[in-house]
Amino acid sequence: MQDPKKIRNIAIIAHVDHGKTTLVDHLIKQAGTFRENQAVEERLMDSMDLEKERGITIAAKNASFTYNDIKINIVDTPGHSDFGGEVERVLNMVDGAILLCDASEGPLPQTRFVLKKALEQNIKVIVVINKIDRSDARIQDVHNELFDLFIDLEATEEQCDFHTIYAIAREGMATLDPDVKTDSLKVLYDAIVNLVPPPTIVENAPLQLMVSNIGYNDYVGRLAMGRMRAGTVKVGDDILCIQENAQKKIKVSALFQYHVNSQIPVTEIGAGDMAIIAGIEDFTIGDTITSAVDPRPLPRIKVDEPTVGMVFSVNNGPFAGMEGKNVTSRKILERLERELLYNVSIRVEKTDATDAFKVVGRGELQLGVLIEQMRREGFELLVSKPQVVIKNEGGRKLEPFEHAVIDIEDPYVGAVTEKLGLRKGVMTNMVQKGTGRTRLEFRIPSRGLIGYRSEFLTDTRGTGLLNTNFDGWDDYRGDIQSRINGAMISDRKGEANAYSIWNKQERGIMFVNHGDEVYEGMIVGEHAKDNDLVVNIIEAKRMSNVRASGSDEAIRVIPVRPMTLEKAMEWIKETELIEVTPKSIRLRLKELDPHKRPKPQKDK
Ligand SMILES: Nc1nc2c(ncn2[C@@H]2O[C@H](COP(=O)(O)OP(=O)(O)OP(=O)(O)O)[C@@H](O)[C@H]2O)c(=O)[nH]1
Ligand SMILES: [Mg+2]
Repeated sequence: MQDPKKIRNIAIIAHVDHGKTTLVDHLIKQAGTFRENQAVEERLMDSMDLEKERGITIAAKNASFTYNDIKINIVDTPGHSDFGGEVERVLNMVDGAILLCDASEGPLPQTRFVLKKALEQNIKVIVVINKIDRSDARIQDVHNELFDLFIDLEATEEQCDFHTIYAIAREGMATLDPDVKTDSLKVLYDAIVNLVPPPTIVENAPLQLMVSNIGYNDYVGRLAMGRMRAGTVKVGDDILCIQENAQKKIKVSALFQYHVNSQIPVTEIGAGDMAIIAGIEDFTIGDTITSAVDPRPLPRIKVDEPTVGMVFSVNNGPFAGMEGKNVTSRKILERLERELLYNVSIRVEKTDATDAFKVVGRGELQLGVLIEQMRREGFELLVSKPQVVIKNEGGRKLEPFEHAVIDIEDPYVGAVTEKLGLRKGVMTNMVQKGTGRTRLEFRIPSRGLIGYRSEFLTDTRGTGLLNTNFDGWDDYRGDIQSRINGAMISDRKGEANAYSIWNKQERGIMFVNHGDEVYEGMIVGEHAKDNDLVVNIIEAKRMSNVRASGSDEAIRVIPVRPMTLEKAMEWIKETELIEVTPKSIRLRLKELDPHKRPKPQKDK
């Protein structure tokens, strides 16, 4: 068993993309955990398929390595605000946190969120200013901005006196003086070992652990992970799992600990260390695992409430069941219930319909990731436009707000400010950086940001940065106009034809290609005007006896705008749905039957 004085439990926290996973790679490598020459993949901890593809961390993950006789358990966390729930629950496992900050971008909304959570838990924070190799690095300014952030978050005097390290995570280099390069992360290891206290444990007390993460192993089933607050646990022990409204006695069937990022079986784990326990099948995050003879429940963790919901329902379109294998409402509900076991920041609510469920989460990215995972597992479903949660409190109608930090080139300030104003955003700060870029801060209803990101990128020619973070609930701000354009709707079932697509393309932007299967009520494009337009998209070129001049044979179809899940989620209106299958993303009207929907204009 590990001597608790020789353990350090830390998390690595930051805004998205500031370099957390890259730094963890090098911390693990330089600790000598791998054999010389052993090929180690980049961003080792981003092990999920979707994480590799998108280059972002979605789920918090543990790793462990030894430095100078000290065992360091580290948790890599996601930086995107939609996955903030992961950070909140991880922080109760650790005694210290590395707060990473990009040397050019400086502290951003999620830096504030994670630092606030760390200060609340009163854990030791070590500041690492990363990417000091960037040509636009503003090292001293960023240091000052971080200091201001600590003050602003009402950190204690001791907390404000933070230790700062400068790093190039990508090169595995850390230094105390940004002007002096080193060839290792030594100063960072030393800071972890010397500044982060060993885990506080209750001596001679019975077993106590809070489930902070959940895993799965093909041989032993579901795994409960967490930090041992007190006591020891051995394979074969009878223990108690205290849940929200029940408690269950179980036998520990296997125990594991992290070695680098893999789990190795052990027979016993002591206080202060990270434990992975098998044998309990039915549990969720926040449950306490404790002694069966002398049980000591821990207070449940609270995470910020989810703010954005989408309705997931059974695919009832004409192509239902053609591309996916999991299509029934029972399968969908089972899958959502499984998600709840892992995901503390998601909620599932029943709706009036038996085949539709409302899934509420932290944001569009989080919900999008869940939908994408389901499609890869063979699901077919319909999803609605993301909508914010509205609360009623003491007679007041409340909606969620975001703190948005925007970094754009000076000429776009006018356009962006105007758009956000229409979306009920209020500017709270504006700093002209003198580098040709301006930083704007807004407080804006979350509702106003739904569907805004792609517009923002277009308005800033792809050079703008937009970061947002939940900023509490406030009075409902009234109507916000959503998409202005109408949709082009297919009037029949069949195969889209190049001739028809070509024929319609001057009326708007087409979403379907030649050969795509379409059906009545399916959306095939965006109308340039504000009304919906019913079109025949399958008609082939009419043959005539007279051969026309050569020019009309070469039909020139402008490239269509293919609908990805993300684009579709931004684009749709309340009266429309996204049809998600393992192979396709289609847009459709809720009401496919033309006799049952308000009469739109017929294409002539
Ligand atoms: N220039 C420079 N780039 C770096 C440095 N460290 C990391 N990067 C790059 O920054 C990008 C993001 O790195 P990640 O390690 O995935 O960032 P992260 O904080 O884990 O991101 P999330 O988990 O999604 O929040 C990658 O392209 C890295 O190669 C550095 O020191 N200098
Ligand atoms: Mg990461």
